[in-house]
Amino acid sequence: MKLFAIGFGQAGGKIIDLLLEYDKKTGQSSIARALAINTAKTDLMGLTQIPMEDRLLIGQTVSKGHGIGADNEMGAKIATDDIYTIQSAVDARGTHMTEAFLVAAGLGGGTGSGGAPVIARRLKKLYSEPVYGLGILPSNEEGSLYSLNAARSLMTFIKEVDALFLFDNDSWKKEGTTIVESYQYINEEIARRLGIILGAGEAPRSPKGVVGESVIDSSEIINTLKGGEISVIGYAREEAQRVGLLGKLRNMFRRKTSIESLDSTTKVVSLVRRAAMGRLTMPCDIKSAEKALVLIAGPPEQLSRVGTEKARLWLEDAIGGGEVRGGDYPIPGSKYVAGVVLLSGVSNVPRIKELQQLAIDAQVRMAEFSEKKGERIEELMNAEDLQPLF
Ligand SMILES: Nc1nc2c(ncn2[C@@H]2O[C@H](COP(=O)(O)OP(=O)(O)O)[C@@H](O)[C@H]2O)c(=O)[nH]1
Ligand SMILES: [Mg+2]
Repeated sequence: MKLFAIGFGQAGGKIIDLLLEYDKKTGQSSIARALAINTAKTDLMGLTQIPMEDRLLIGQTVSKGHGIGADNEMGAKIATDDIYTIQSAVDARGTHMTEAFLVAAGLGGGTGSGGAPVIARRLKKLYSEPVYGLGILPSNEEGSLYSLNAARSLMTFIKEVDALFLFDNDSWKKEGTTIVESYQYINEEIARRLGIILGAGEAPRSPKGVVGESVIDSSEIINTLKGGEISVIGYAREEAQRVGLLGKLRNMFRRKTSIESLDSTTKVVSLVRRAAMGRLTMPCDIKSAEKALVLIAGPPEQLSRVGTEKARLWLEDAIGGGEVRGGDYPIPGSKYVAGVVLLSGVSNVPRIKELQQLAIDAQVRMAEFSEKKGERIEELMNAEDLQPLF
């Protein structure tokens, strides 16, 4: 699928940077255009893949290029004030190739948390293509201000996009490390899961005679996401069987025996089970999904049309009967066979409830704190025999 990808803030920029790297590594070209937007110059300079001319510094009159900390109201204000600058940056890069927009941001901070919903709203007004969001939720260890920011950004962002991919730092943080130490590994996981779905809609049809014929296209991804609100992704993989040259030749000239196809069918179904029931980008009850898409990616000779169909039926049952699409993504020479499950319109997400409660508690505590502090300062400055200047 050809995307116009916008990374807002530091986390957002890093994710789009990695998606571009994923494109390069795999030879796919799902990111047709990319833009990194930030109030902090150093964050923009830290990117490696997004070309220098596609990095946009905003809010300079306010932040002087030094960022705005975790103030997401300020992030939203700057994005709103600079919306025409952003809009012309999008226009100038051209959108004729674009099948969809993707706006990525970490929702716990300031620039991306506040800015992503603003730009998403604008893109929806201006273009007819779908606008997707990718929101990264903070880890609880980051503290209550980050939870509050994320909860407020989330409820705003979700209204402005056609679907919102969610990734939860809290459930992906590696045991015994800090969240910052986990970033790189988490980012690679996000790029892999999203990259494979975006790339699938781009896959060339396999040459005749090869098994992986049920290739999916962009419209199937778009239809799965349509009206879906929250989307999460499951992933599992195993090493592909090594097939030597002789084996490849044999595969070309021989129809698969029933034993071989039975074997690959079982494998594909078990991969998809593991993908759906393993760790999702955001933990949720898969039964609450409205729609889903199953994708099997790997060397064409190890894909099984029957397997993909069985896996699709299994998932249909697992999500309780919603619409499930399925297809293959043949990647010649790939070392892995991967099962990817895209769940769309999930509604039972305990982590969001938890985050909202943390945010409400934080809001109450902050209000109490500033009230008490106001009283203390009043007390401190109350010197009866002195008069203020004016
Ligand atoms: N997964 C991941 N999350 C990040 C990364 N950097 C920041 N975050 C998360 O995103 C939130 C916002 O941080 P940041 O993107 O630096 O804020 P901004 O630049 O003001 O938009 C943080 O609270 C973290 O939860 C990263 O590299 N990877
Ligand atoms: Mg930062």
